[in-house]
Amino acid sequence: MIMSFRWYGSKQDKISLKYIRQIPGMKGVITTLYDKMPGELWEYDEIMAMKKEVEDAGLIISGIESVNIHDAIKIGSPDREEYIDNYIKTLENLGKAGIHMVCYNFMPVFDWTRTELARVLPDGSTVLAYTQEAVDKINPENMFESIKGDMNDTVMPGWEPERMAKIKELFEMYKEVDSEKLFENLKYFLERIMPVCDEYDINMAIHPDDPAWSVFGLPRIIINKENILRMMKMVDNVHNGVTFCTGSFGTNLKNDIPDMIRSLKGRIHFAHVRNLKFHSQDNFEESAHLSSAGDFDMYEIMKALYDIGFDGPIRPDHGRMIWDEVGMPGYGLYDRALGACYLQGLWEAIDKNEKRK
Ligand code: CS2
Ligand code: MN
Repeated sequence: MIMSFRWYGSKQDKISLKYIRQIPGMKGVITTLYDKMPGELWEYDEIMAMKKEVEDAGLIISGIESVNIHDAIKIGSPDREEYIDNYIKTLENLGKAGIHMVCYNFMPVFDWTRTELARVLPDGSTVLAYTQEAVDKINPENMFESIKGDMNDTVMPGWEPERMAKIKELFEMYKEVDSEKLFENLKYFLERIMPVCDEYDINMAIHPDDPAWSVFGLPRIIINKENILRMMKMVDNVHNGVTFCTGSFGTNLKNDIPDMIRSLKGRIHFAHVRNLKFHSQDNFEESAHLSSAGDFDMYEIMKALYDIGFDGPIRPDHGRMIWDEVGMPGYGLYDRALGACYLQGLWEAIDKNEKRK
């Protein structure tokens, strides 16, 4: 596995590449061109400039999170062709730049959804949290307003103010799109991009929907074993793969995470590993990474990844805000660094144990 850290670029991220490199075992960053709107073409020179900056700091770009998908592609409107053409060209430019893993998601309107960005835990740390009760009470148009105050003046991925300003329009555009239609549009998109992925060996890695059920009546499809396997079969190409995000699939307690990992052998191209703590099945928070801090068995998760021969980039996912750090919720330095060390500790123990057998 390639231990990696999500980095928002020197314009946006307060955390420097130097700090990231100082985390023990850290090899790469997962990043993106943050000023690109979904559907916009990424030029080769822009990609190379970003790559140079990272490599000059002694790290590699281990993958892109994300090249976002334009709504026209998810909706399946006629103008999708031009956006898919741009996507193909972007993948070609990434491939030429030697970048081989691209994360994306296929969630309508909202990316991930949390109802609190700074729930205070007994130890004084703050975490992102979700309750269905809060979602049920809120008008989706006010969702952004309701959490904005806790964003610490950062722009959180998927919650860009320009997009949120058009929220009513977006809901209108998705009116006719149900789960089957969304599957169909995803298949169409994948079939169009697979040739360029084959040519440049680019692993596409879809991020699951978070939470793993429908919110605000919008369809969500990447939510469980059945659906993700359906997607793998629907376009049966190794370049059609998954970002296995434990904290997203894991929002639904019916999902058996280690079993899902094993069933996706060969198709997991990127891993997001984090733990959740549940107060009830639809009230949970993003705890520290340790098994004992939440409800997941992190050893079993890492063991499953190990057993399927996972060798792609992995990153600690959201961390708590600790030690008075102020920054983007979920994306502080300290707790994610602790998470990275913990995950590497588990991996080392599993590896040594297996090799001694
Ligand atoms: C991430 C998602 O920050 C997060 O919660 O897990 O934003 C994820 O990066 C995107 O959905 C992937 O496209
Ligand atoms: Mn994730």
